Amino acid sequence: MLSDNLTKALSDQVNAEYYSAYLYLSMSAAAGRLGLKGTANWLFIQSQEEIAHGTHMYEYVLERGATPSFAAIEQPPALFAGLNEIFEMVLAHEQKVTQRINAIATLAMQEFDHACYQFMMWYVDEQVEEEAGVNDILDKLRLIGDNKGLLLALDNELAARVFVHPFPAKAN
Ligand code: OFO
Repeated sequence: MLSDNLTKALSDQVNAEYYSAYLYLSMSAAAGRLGLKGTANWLFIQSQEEIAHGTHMYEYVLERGATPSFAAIEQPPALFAGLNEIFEMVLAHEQKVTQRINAIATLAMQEFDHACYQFMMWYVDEQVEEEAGVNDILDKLRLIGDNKGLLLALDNELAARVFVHPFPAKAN
């Protein structure tokens, strides 16, 4: 069974993943209002991924015989200065999430909970991808500068993102 400390850490992370979903949903709405439908799509799908992460962790706590705890989800910001600010905030947020994920993996290691450590390794890899993906978008935004045509091209690229469930249902 999962220890009380790991149950608390994973429950807090479920909450943090749902907050991430809220944050990206709020950003998606803001991007849509700016007329950037592709960016709104990218952020909406990001939000769906966060829900999948939170639900996956919740199910894992149950699978390990523990009971998750729940707290209020923090209110996300609603006003953003523009696209650059949105993606700078996404990167800063994901960097914080990476620290949280690493801290849970460290705790699992300290408790010699190899199963939980292994479970967290998926998220360690995921965070590398998350940060790289956002850095890629920020690099493009820097190159684009004030060029509206190039911004719309990037928006079109972001429109192509589709939701792929990271944890497809297991066959019974
Ligand atoms: Fe759940 O990966 Fe982003 O926060």
